Amino acid sequence: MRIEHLEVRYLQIPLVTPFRTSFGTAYDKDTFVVRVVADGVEGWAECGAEADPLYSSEFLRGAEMVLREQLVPRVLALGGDVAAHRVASATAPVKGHHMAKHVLETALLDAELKLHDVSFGTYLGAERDRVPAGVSVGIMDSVPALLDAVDGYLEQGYVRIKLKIEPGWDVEPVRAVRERYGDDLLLQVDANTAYTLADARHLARLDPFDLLLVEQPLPEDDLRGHAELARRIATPVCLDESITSASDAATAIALGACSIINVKPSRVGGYLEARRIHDVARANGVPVWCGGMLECGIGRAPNLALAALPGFTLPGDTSASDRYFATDVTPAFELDDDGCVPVPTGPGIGVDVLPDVLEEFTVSVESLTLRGGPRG
Ligand code: OSB
Ligand code: MG
Repeated sequence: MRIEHLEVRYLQIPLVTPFRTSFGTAYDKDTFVVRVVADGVEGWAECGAEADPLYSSEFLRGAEMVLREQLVPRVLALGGDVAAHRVASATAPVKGHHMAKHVLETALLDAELKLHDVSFGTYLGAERDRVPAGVSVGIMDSVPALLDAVDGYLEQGYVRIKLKIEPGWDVEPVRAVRERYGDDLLLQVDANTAYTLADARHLARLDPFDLLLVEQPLPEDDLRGHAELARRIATPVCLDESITSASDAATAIALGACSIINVKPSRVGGYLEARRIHDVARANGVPVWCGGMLECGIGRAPNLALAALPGFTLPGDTSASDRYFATDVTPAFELDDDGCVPVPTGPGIGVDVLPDVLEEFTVSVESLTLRGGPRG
């Protein structure tokens, strides 16, 4: 493909409800989307980074800078014919910056798949046409407020509840939810690195509640701590932040640092690496599920395709659009009667961007194409 144009478009989309985690509270979805035009076809992708480097070391302005100064020039230097699967090797000399790499590879992949009339699902190897939807529930001011929120989500049909936890908001909300909804509710928790191994005995107090998993209890670089914690608690340990590549996944599994993995394409540098993690985990009998970064429809669509791969045996954080936004920049994804969200079937990411809504939420648009046009 010949790249004709590349741009980043910053969006700010109001969230229907604030989302509080152990690292902060979001009131809006701040992101940028990349639009590429290649061989006359548009490709779109959403950056997984947040405005501030609190979930991971990446952040939006940093990702934009790395794209502009490092990644895009390396991809353009490939010459006139750029294939999406070559983006990772062309940008490999640049350490880290997975979210910046992810958004570039995904936009190009979208354009390429559209040119070939192939969907993300077909390309990645999806085996289902819809995926069960869980929901990630933020930290609340009180247990009654939490129960109200969970009531609403269960009424809508979500099949799995994930509670965000932190020290001071863990055993009590978990007990309240378990007592109210019973043992059949699929329930898990996510700490976003808020504990240390010294909290092992406290975290073991979650054991009686038969959780599906505890996600990322310890700092991302503490694989050894997670392996030790996994020996000390009965709840299965799942890693999110710690897993940035298939190599990390293989290491974590070998160390016994996790028995489940949350796969987020943006965190690992793209869908091709995400699929490799799926493959490594599956070969080791480790279940995976698809996480999220509160994506708008542009990022949600390809996540749903990934979540339809056979190793994704646990419900993901791939909720319906209205869990996040009153209005999305694509047609909304909706829950069906079984609590599933459909996998898009159209070419590429399989959803069209709604130009008027996109405009309404646009903060700025900046070209990534070098002055004088792309090289090659
Ligand atoms: O740790 O999974 C996480 C949102 C932003 C940053 C990190 C995380 C999350 C979520 C929400 O849990 C997942 C979603 O619904 O997109
Ligand atoms: Mg997480």
